Amino acid sequence: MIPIAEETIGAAGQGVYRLHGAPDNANFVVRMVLEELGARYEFVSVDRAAGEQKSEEYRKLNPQGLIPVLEVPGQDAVTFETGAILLMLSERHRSLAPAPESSGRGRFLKWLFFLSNTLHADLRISFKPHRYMLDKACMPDLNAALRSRIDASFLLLEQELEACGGPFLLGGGLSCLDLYLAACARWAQIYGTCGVWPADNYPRLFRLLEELEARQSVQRACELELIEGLPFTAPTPVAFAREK
Ligand SMILES: N[C@@H](CCC(=O)N[C@@H](CS)C(=O)NCC(=O)O)C(=O)O
Repeated sequence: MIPIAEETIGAAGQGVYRLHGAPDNANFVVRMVLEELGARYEFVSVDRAAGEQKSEEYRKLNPQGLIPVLEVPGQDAVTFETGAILLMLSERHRSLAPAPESSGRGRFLKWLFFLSNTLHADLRISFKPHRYMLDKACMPDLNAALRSRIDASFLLLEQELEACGGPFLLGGGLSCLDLYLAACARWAQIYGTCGVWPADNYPRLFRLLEELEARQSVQRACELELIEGLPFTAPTPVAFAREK
């Protein structure tokens, strides 16, 4: 790991982050949050076609060999796991999440962990089901189970949006949850092997996705991630090479 030099720490005391990732990987979520925060950061490209995320050097950052990693000035270790990175950023910037002592904190935390532990985790399986089921004959069953779990997760989110009145998951104010959710909605429509998640069957979610697409921060993040067109309501895959 290349340590971040002290002199790169910004005037606002927030420092310069260093984000490691590849186009439209989970770093997309972190990038949208960094852009929304207006934080200074550098991007280090990880070559997935060459399997760089599994290299000895990269595993010094994340021993799982997974993207993303965020280097945070002043921390004694890098941060990996998308959910942890979002929590870290929202706390450091006191933005995009209810304050720890506020009455909305529990609501924020439960949905953050839900997105990370349930929806994103299931989507990951749907991207590479062969890693979870060695017997090919069982693949249709796995895909059917994933389809129903993923749809059920999005339904819970739709119901939460209805209950809180939207347009965002916590009601009137944008949080990092919305950006995480939008990326999951994007990936669920284009990268899974268990069928397409029909975003337009979920009107409140669809409205949230439209709202996010209009934000400058999201548009800038998309440009930097090589994502073209409407990223959430009419997504198309990024043409990037992956390791076999
Ligand atoms: N739980 C992890 C999952 C990260 C993840 O699945 N990363 C993918 C890219 S989106 C990856 O690195 N895949 C490479 C591989 O599986 O070898 C997180 O939230 O950060």
